[in-house]
Amino acid sequence: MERTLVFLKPDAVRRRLVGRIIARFEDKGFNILALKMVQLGQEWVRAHYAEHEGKHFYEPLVRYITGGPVVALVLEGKNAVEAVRRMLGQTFGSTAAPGTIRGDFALSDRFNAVHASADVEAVQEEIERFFRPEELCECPEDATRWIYDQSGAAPV
Ligand code: FUP
Repeated sequence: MERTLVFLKPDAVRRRLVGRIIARFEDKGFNILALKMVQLGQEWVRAHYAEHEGKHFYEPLVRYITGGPVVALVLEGKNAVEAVRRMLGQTFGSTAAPGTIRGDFALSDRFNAVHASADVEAVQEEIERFFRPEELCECPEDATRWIYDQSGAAPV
């Protein structure tokens, strides 16, 4: 099963949205393999958002993400990377579709509540930036008995 890395940003934590946002991922059927709350440092955030270095929003973005603790999770499920990104919605709260997490919980074009890995290539490195291997818990197959049809060779 595919994995993805999600973190709830400082606005989500300070606005007390952690439980409601995590509930959406559980409701959808994802397994939570790892979870932690952490205050990210400058260096960490600059490395994570290195692709945006030099852009007009880079420094405000670093201030935003270092402005308070985040809650990081590893989620596991079918097509996890794409499915979670679709649940998040577009980057800007002001244009994200209603029904998506950003569409329902954000209005700002910066404070958008949640991050998720953009593609499968990014996942492993992002997981390793937050979690040691022993911090990931396996989930038994019968936990998803009624999430997928597992009667065939692969879950459907
Ligand atoms: P996303 O892939 O949707 O998480 O968004 P990006 O990687 O494009 O941007 C990372 C973060 O930078 C966003 F979550 C919010 C912030 N950002 C801005 O503040 N202004 C912009 O114009 C674009 C992004």
